[in-house]
Amino acid sequence: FLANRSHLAVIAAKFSCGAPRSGAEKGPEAIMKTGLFKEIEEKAKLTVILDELCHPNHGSIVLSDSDVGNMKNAREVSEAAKRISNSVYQQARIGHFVLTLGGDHSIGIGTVSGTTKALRERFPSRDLGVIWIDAHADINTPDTSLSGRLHGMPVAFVSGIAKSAQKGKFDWLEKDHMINLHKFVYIGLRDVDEAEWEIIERYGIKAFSMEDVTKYGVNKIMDLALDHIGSETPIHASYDIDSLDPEWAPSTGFPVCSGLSLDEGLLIARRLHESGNLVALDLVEINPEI
Ligand code: EXY
Ligand code: MN
Ligand code: MN
Ligand code: MN
Repeated sequence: FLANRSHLAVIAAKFSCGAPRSGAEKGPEAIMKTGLFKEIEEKAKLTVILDELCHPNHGSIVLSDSDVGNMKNAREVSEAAKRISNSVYQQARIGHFVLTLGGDHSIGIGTVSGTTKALRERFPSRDLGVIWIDAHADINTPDTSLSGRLHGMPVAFVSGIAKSAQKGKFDWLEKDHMINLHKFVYIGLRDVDEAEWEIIERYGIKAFSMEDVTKYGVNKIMDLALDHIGSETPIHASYDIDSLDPEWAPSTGFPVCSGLSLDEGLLIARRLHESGNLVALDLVEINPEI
């Protein structure tokens, strides 16, 4: 699915208006400062294309952005997600691997919709597979969310579950941006709202909780996840750093205990790579201020 394997598109989504506190907008810079991409260019002989989204506003409440129904900072999130969606789309449609660094997880509205649109165009008969690695399900709708924070809702937006409630603000999301939930899998869940479990059950979404990971082992869980999605299916992985145990990843807004070990987290990454089908990856909710 990667027509152009010599290029890596890195989108630095410096954005935190989908979360209740600021700091996640500094995640991309913290990762880039490690020199990782220079190393990738040199060792893997990849050309790194950097696209930086420097959103003017950060943080919990943007005063100029009034609530839309139960959605906080809806205008800011919609604008940023639209811009990210288009960037991801432009890169994915020419067969580049797209890595998006967050940022809070509301940017997933942009990344997943962008990949979906590009893949639909290139492979009309295939659905995109999505693996959502997270302590949380991020599938609240504006109606079920208790916080009104959009980083807890991206899956509802890109699957069309939130369609009626998002009217007015996220109208740029079209049919071509929407994923098929039959090819969607969760890994690492352990802090899920009651209304979210109801949605997961109602739509028959495949979900592997931390309990499942402990019971079967992460390798087996990856077998099951990849089987569920099916071979010959391009995969977008959305990796929330809070899927890892706070022992390994404390710098995040919503740490939850009993998470993945670093080895388990790395094994998931390796298995995604070995599938040969990974076309896009998000790494989100890194907050260097915590
Ligand atoms: N389920 C809660 C909500 O919708 O507000 C918490 C979401 C937390 C999202 C974290 C960072 O991934
Ligand atoms: Mn998340
Ligand atoms: Mn979440
Ligand atoms: Mn999370």
